[in-house]
Amino acid sequence: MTDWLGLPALAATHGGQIDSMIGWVHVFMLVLFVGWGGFFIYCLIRFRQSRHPVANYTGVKSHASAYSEIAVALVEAVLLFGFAIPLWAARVDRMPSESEALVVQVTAEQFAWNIHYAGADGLFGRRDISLIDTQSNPLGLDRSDPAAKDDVTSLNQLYLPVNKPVIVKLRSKDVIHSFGVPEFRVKQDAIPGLTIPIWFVPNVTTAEMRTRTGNAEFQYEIACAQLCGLGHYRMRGFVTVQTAEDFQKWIDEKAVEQAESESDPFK
Ligand SMILES: [Cu+2]
Repeated sequence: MTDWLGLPALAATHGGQIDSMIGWVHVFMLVLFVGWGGFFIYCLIRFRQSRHPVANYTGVKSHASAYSEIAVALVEAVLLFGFAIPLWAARVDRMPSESEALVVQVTAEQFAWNIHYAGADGLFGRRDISLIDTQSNPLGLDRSDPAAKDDVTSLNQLYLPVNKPVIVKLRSKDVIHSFGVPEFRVKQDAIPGLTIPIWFVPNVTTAEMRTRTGNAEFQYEIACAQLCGLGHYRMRGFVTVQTAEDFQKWIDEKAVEQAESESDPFK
C-alpha cells in the first residue's frame, strides 16, 4: 500500500504500522498542499488589483476559512492521538519480557558499534572502565567474572535470530550517536550516561532479503544517524539476520573461540 513512497524494504513486524502512518501523513500533506495552493491561486485572481483598485477594509464575511482550519486541526489531532502516540506507546511501554527476547547490549563509540551478548547463562559479565583497551577490550569486559565466561562480543557485527523479539540496550562511551537500521524502522539516539532499550522483531533473514532484492551482497546496515565527529561517515555496523539454528551455531562457536583466546596467555 505504501510502495509509492519508495521506502527501504521492510524487515520488522511493527514496520507496517509505521509505514502506513507515514503514508497517511503524506496523503494529508498532499491534500493540504493542493488545497492551500489552490486557495492561494484563487485569491490572486479573485482579488486582483484591476478588479479591486481600492482596498476593502471589511474583508471576507464567510466563515469557510475558519471551518477549514478547524477541519485541518482535527485531522492532525487524529493523526497524532489516533496513530502516532499509540504506536510510540506500544514501542516504549509494551516491551517484551527479557526471558522471551534476545537481549543485546550495543555500546556506541567514535566510530564503531560494540556488541555484547550475555551468552548461555543469560547474564552479562562485569564491565570495568579500568579494563578498557581500545584494541583488545573496547568494552572493558572482566573475563574473570564467572558471568563473563560465556559472553560474546563483536565489533560492528550484530547477529540476530529471525522472528524473535530483540531488545537492544543502547549506550554510548563518548558522544551522542544514533542506532538506525532503516529496514527495521528503528532509530534511537545513544546518549552517554544512559542505557536506552529499544525492541523490534526482525522477520526477514539476510539470505531471504538477498533473494528478494536480487542483490547477492545485500547487508542490513546500522548507520549512525547523528553527526558524531570526523569519522561519522565510516561509523557503520552490519546486521545479519539468521534462522534460529544458524544463530545458535554462530553464538556457540564465538563463545568457545572467545573463552579460549581469553585463557591463552600468548594470544
Ligand atoms: Cu556515531
